[in-house]
Amino acid sequence: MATYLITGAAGFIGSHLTHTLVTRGDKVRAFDNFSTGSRRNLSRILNRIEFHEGDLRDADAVNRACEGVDYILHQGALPSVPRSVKDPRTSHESNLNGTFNVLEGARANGVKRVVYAASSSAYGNQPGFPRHEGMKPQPIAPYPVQKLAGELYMQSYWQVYGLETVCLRYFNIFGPRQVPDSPYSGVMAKFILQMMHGDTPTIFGDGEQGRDFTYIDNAVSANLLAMAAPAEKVAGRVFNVACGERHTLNETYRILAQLLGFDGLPMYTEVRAGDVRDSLADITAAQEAFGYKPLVGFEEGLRRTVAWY
Ligand code: UD2
Repeated sequence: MATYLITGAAGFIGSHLTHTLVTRGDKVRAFDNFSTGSRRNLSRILNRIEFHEGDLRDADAVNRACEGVDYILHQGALPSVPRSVKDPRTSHESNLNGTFNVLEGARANGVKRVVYAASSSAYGNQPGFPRHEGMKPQPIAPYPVQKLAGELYMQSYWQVYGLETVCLRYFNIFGPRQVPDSPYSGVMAKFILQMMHGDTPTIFGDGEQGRDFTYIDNAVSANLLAMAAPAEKVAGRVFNVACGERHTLNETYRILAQLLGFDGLPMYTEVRAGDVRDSLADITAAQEAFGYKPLVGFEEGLRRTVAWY
């Protein structure tokens, strides 16, 4: 039976992947330092996984976690564009050095494939929508620079060492278990919690910025498909993972408010430093290479997320 290492397994996306693989009957080793993830996210399956508590910045700990592993889903990172603006060094060390440690661990232990959580923020603010993988990346904030440099490392390890690597550029993934109460929380989880508490959400800018918000189940499915696809279709490549729809923040706010019976108005303030104005993906490459298609749409995703919190 194949053994999977999931980094960031106690986090939002990592915990969904861990649950899915365990339920499917796979052997999972989970790696996390609980810096943004939580043991609670794995509580129902803790006795069915092998847990390695460790930090991605610790090369020895990462190397030990890679021993005997066939496949790696590298989800561990310090997410958030504003966090990287505030403290670029810490996010650099976790996101880029951490990714390098994972690749070195994979290489030393003969891992077959690494699927990497990359970010749509790599496209930056250049003209041209929808974003497709052939576009030249134009990262703005430190976070997209780190995530993009991780992609380049992934591609290098495929070309130089023949380690099969696949980069999935996630477009604003949301859903149950996304941390709602950190200053660096994704907007969806943050708004839901604020509305539930009767607090006033803040919108940075005019709220007309657009995002290709993507429900978690779609990201999980993309990972499983990318992991199983023939190497000649995916190795060394980058793929958008999204729904292929753009929704503004104002629209998202209205739908959430309606679902939660919240009648407060948002407070508008200045645009966040490093923010991307608009985001919309072309998902053809993932469709063609490994049969990816979004399983859960935007509004259904919102309903499921609200119901969970
Ligand atoms: C970026 C990436 C995303 C993922 C994520 C990881 C883009 C387009 N997307 O998400 O794919 O890698 O980073 O962290 O770069 N906002 C408010 N009020 C709030 C919080 C946020 O108005 O209280 C706005 C924010 O200014 C932005 C939008 O909501 O315009 C989405 O922000 P986010 O932090 O949820 O995600 P984003 O787009 O930085």
